[in-house]
Amino acid sequence: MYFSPEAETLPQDALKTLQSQRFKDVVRYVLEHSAYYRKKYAGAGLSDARSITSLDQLPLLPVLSKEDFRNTYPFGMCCVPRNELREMHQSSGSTGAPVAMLYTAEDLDQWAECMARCYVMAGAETGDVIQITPSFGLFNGGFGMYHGARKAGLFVIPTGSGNTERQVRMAKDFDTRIFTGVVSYAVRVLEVMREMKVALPSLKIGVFGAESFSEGMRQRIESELGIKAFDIYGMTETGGVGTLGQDCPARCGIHVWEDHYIVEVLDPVTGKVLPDGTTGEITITSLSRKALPVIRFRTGDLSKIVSREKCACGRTHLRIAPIAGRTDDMLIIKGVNFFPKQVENALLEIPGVLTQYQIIIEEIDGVKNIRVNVEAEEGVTGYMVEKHLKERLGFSPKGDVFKPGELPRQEGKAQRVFYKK
Ligand code: DLL
Repeated sequence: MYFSPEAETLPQDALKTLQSQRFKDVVRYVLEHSAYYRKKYAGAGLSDARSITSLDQLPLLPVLSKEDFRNTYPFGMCCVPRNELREMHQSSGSTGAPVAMLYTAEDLDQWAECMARCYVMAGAETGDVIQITPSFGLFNGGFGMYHGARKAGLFVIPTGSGNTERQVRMAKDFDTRIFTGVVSYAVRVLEVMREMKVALPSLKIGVFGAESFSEGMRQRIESELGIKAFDIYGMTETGGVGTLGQDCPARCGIHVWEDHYIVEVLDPVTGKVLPDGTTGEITITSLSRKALPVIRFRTGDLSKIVSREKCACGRTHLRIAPIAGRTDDMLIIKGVNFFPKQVENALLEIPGVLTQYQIIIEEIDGVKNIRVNVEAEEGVTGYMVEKHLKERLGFSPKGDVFKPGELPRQEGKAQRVFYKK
């Protein structure tokens, strides 16, 4: 039930004491080992780590952003000698400028530990067959899931991305029990299974993430694949997939591994810390990483702290709501603010509507209009889509219905929003 029972169920006061100690240590550590942090903190009048004596002082420290990573690429924030590095992963955000994460052997072990906790939380047992479908390369998804699966004692099928028919055949041949991947890829597998008329009775658990995951999409995946789907969270800058945690079978938020990370929720505009229950930008401090610890990294992801109480699953680590979207993907159309995930949720409420869709933003004479292309079974009309979206979102996008298979598919994270001038 737990991979690390003691750590996962540590009483909250012990967890706070541990965080407090690790926080003081990590501030001292970065000031001793990174010229970049020293310069940044000196600029904020904080060159002496001895002035940091408690966790309450966290909001006094300057925040980090993707810009810090880009400006210091590749080794500018590294805190260890190069010969201690053992792996790296890289993501290229929307601007294409790379963000690199560096790992020592200890960091790889920390990553594997966090991932292994997630697998066991999802119900994995020693020897279970796990099929890892994110690519094995610079993207952290494939290798992170691999390191964690090895640690948890699972039997790894490292298919990587693509060749969906082969994925389905292998899941059948090897009796895959756990399927992992990017959310939209799980949807693709579903489609191909339907086309191939293959059933996968051994498949029981899905570990999906890397994209916002609407409740509607989760229900579709669960009912059509006959599995329990879990929402796993993490990113390059915190050390990869699973470092930040996952939801548990009690389904009441994503547990963040608080012995390794501190979560703050900041107002995206003012940068002030928000109270629990208020949505803002998830901001992360890593407490146990060596090569490249982050202190107050603004993730760009929007969520809120839903509970700090002990969960029904027995874990004591706080829970955040599923990620609502990113600060940079909120859409404002005709004065209404919304996230692509809300469109997805609304679409999937319409019977007969399928899981592939596109949101097209067209600007005509300075006015933004939205069109939604969606695949659906026969009988669903554009008018039905428009009417439902109007009821749900409060404005009227144009809805165009496509036959199953007509919209383009992507490997990896799906692009849902397209801009046309
Ligand atoms: O996407 C890590 C990952 C791989 C997570 C596979 C889960 C599964 P990056 O490429 O650095 O790393 O992208 C990180 O993806 O800031 C979020 O915006 C988004 N993201 C990750 N997990 C979730 C999730 C991986 N469960 C960025 N729900 C993050 C919503 C997610 N968004």
